Amino acid sequence: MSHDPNCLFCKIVQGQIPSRKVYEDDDVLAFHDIHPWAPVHILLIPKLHIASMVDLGPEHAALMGKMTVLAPRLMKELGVTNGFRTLVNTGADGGQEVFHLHMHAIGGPRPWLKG
Ligand code: DGP
Repeated sequence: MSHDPNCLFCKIVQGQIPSRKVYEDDDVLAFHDIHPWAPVHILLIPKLHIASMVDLGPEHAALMGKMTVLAPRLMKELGVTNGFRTLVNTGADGGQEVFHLHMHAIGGPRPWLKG
């Protein structure tokens, strides 16, 4: 299914829940995390409902590539010039809380780095 009506991030994609968007195209949405760990903390998501990385197939390679290439561009646009961390939590034991695949991009002046 392209959207899951019970999925929080699908609701953000569809504008049913507000978000602070930083980027949007036909395939990808990026917005500020509601609980930032750092001065800049954004989430990049596919608009398509993919629950987690374990649900990826070869047909998603270009989409994931697009998200990966976008992350440094958006962080630069948000003023992050001295490095950042990307993170994809996968599954319950991976710390994933929202089951719509998302890439965290986290940066800005430290200290904030965990682990
Ligand atoms: P994860 O643990 O990787 O599934 O991270 C989920 C992230 O999603 C977490 O950092 C907080 C963020 N989040 C949860 N609900 C909302 C929301 O309604 N809006 C926004 N912008 N972020 C959310």
